[in-house]
Amino acid sequence: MRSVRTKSPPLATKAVKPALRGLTRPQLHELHYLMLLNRAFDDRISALYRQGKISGGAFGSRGQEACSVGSAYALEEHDVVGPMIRNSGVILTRGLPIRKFFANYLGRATSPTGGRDGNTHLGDLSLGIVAPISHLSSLIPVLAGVALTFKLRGEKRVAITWIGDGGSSVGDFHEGLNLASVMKLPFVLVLENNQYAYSTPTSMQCAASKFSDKAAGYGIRGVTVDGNDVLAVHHAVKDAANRARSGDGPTLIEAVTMRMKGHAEHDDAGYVPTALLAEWAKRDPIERFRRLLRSRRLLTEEEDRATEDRVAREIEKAVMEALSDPFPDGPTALDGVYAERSEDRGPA
Ligand SMILES: Cc1ncc(C[n+]2csc(CCOP(=O)(O)OP(=O)(O)O)c2C)c(N)n1
Ligand SMILES: [Mg+2]
Repeated sequence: MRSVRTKSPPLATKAVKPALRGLTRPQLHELHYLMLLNRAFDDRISALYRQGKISGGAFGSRGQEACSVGSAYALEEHDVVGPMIRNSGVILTRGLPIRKFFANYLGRATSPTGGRDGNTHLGDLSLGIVAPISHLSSLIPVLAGVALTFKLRGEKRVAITWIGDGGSSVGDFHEGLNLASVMKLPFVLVLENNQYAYSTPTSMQCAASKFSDKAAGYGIRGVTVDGNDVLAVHHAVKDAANRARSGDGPTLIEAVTMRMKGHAEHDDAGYVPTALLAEWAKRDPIERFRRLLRSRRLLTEEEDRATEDRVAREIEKAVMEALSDPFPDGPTALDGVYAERSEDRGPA
């Protein structure tokens, strides 16, 4: 497996002491970089969509970067992730080249789907990424199945996926989580409660006071964390993954956050009260983390500016390269779409 973007300093470097909640200064800087990258990537996707360059939908995760980056950064390289539409930060943290991610949205032959998607439904098993499934919550049984494999093989690996508040009302949520619970699988489910499922507010979605209360119905741990606090998310997922690895079964983590844009680029989210958005804007995960690091003297103004510049450079380079990548050839359109018949495959 290729290396994920999360590069913990080697254990031998005793000089690098944890600076904040078990993370070293370089790791904290990497979290900051990854959240900025997540936002810049989404913003560029939005711009490309408005320029008519993306034929599929364009989903963003503005305001939810801490959920994706904090959780993916807590994993080991050999763990397996199943991201959903708000998790471009997970895909970037796992280390998919930015150019390939743009190429996927742009329908280019160089992308993981070979130009068949035009969206975010890409996987790359060499990075431990299972492709998103559009049907809400269907990734839960799939990733529970991955966790079952790990358990049967006696491997200390974890499978994790993400679900929205709305997706938690769908049948596969129950079936997948129930299976993972009764079999005590090494599975983590992060439920991003971003206050809306398309135009449906959470008050019309769930009668329990917290989404994490659903865990009790499966006899597993349920925790609620501040989804706009990247360190809180990181800590919760690290803890859940450690427990899963040591045989304690799944955890349901509710990350409370806010979807700061519409469901996708076509939705102006006119149904969301502006006062609510203004309230959540004050809790922006990137600004909060930046303020925290600056107040603890863990990030200088120069380092901050250099990170912003690095992200801008990387995004620009990646998008320009992806735009120059070729579209797939027509005759290859069905390649990989259907399973090959065994007689077409030749001798094994
Ligand atoms: C089973 C199913 N029903 C409906 C849809 C259409 N749909 C896609 S996203 C979405 C809203 C999802 O809301 P939530 O789960 O809260 O996630 P969020 O978009 O807020 O991240 C809906 C209804 C779908 N993809 N799958
Ligand atoms: Mg939602």
